[in-house]
Amino acid sequence: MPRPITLAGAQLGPIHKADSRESVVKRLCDLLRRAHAKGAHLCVFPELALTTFFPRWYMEGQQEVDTWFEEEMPNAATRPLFELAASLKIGFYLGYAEKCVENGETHRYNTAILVDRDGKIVGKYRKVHLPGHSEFVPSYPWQHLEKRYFEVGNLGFPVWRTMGGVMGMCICNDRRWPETYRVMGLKGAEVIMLGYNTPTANRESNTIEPPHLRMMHNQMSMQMGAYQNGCWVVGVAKAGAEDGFDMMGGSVICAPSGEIVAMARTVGDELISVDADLDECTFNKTTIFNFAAHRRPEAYGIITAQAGATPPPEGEE
Ligand code: CDV
Repeated sequence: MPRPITLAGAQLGPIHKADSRESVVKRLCDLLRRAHAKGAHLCVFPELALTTFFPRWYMEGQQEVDTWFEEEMPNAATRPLFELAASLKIGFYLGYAEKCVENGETHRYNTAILVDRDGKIVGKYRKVHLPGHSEFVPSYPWQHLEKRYFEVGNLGFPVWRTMGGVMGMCICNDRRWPETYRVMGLKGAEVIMLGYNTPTANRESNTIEPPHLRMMHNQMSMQMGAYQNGCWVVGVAKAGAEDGFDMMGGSVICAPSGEIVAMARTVGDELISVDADLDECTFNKTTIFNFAAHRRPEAYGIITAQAGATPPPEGEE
């Protein structure tokens, strides 16, 4: 039986260091209105959508670092977005830097929340695959200090039955890892949402990995995640030059077939949308990727037992 849902991706152009939360939230609200005009039920915003991608900047003082974090959600700056979404009856995914106190200890995560069509937070995900490094590297033209500013997410990859389907979330670098999608696929995910901040260039080698390959890897990862798990994937960029640092666009919506069915054309604020059907997940989930019939967990133990690769010793040919 068809289960229609209109999915939207709200790509953001650059957010500069000097831009206030309030000015960004105005842009988010504008995109949400555009999503509403398209009949969207669910709208996905990028990773760290309220600020510039601050992990490119090296900071030593925790006080300065904390200016990029949110201590509550919603808060004064983001409340207008929650209120607008509730009045328009649109659910949304929002990425932000989360500072929280749990069991008496302060923690900081790269977080995404899922808000339902009544403006209520129904899900939280904390980024598991943190790329980059924790110390300043003088030879790099920009830093990627996620390992300095965030802890590894402690919530796993949950899914939620809400808004008529089974919804899952991940964040940016997570999209490159098949385990991300498969864990949620095993929980029946029908829509996987993600936001990303990805530099256009590889600062370590623009020869080995030129921008066109980076875009291919971006889209290929999401297409395979959708296909191999029979689910919709909505991947949304923060794009364009943030204070001179170029970030790729290429936001997409992938169908459970693995096809890209909507794609952003700019590196600015841009809305993409698709009139989707959650029932389209059924074909893959009951045929080639019928997990219960065809998976062989007894052969997969190494995947959770170790992180690094262990090839046989050299000279064993
Ligand atoms: N924000 C990210 O996680 N960015 C990474 C970059 C560093 C490669 C990504 O996987 O897109």
